[in-house]
Amino acid sequence: MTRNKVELFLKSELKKKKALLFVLIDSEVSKLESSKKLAKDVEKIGASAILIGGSSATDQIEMAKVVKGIKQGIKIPIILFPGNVTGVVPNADAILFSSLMNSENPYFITQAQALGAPSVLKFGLEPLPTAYLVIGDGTSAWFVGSARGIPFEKPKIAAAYALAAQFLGMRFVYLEAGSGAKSTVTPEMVKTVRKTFNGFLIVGGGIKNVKTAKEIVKAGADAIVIGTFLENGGSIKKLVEIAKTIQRTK
Ligand code: 1GP
Repeated sequence: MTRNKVELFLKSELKKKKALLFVLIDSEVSKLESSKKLAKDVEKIGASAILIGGSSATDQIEMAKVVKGIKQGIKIPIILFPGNVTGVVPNADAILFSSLMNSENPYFITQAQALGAPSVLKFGLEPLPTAYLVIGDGTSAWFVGSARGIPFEKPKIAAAYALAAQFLGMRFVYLEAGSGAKSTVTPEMVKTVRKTFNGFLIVGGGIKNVKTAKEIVKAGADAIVIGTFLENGGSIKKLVEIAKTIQRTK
């Protein structure tokens, strides 16, 4: 098996699709049966990966069950999106092995990573080296991660972090406005980061309509993450529109 199978898969998807849709499942919000169904449904409409985790998902046993349950029914990769060491569980394909670079607490920059790394190896998870940047404030990711949120209107600061991430060898940057955020990351910030950063650019937080998704992708995002919209009962039909639009916008 190739060591960076998931990373290669995402790159090959990008050749076909322009921008990718990642769907986030919070194992503590959605129950197993509904998560299984959702994962299958979003795979059908062209999502490229399922992310499982989030900063408020702390029940490792529940998460392990959800990962195992979903895995059987889909072909697209399951990528863990841990908010802490408890987010490292077996049977997923990969993990956003992230450093919350703008945290004020070194625990979220390197210590949790050191504590979690042996399990990543043991479970055979492919680590995707990711700079996780929290934009704005007031969200769970911001609070739990002790982030000093980058102001929405300071795109150059985000770009400087992304450049630092690139110099440190990270191949993924995740611009995170926070789950359910009132404002999404601005297209201006995405554009500024895109100019600086050569790797895979993920953008998430508060995206729930075609227009925003389109603007963010047009500005240079490689993938957008959608979670809350579906948790709140958003229709698959609307998600299809978002998926179709981002796949051809650029
Ligand atoms: C949160 O970026 C993800 O970590 C997705 O955000 O839940 O607002 O879609 P939403």
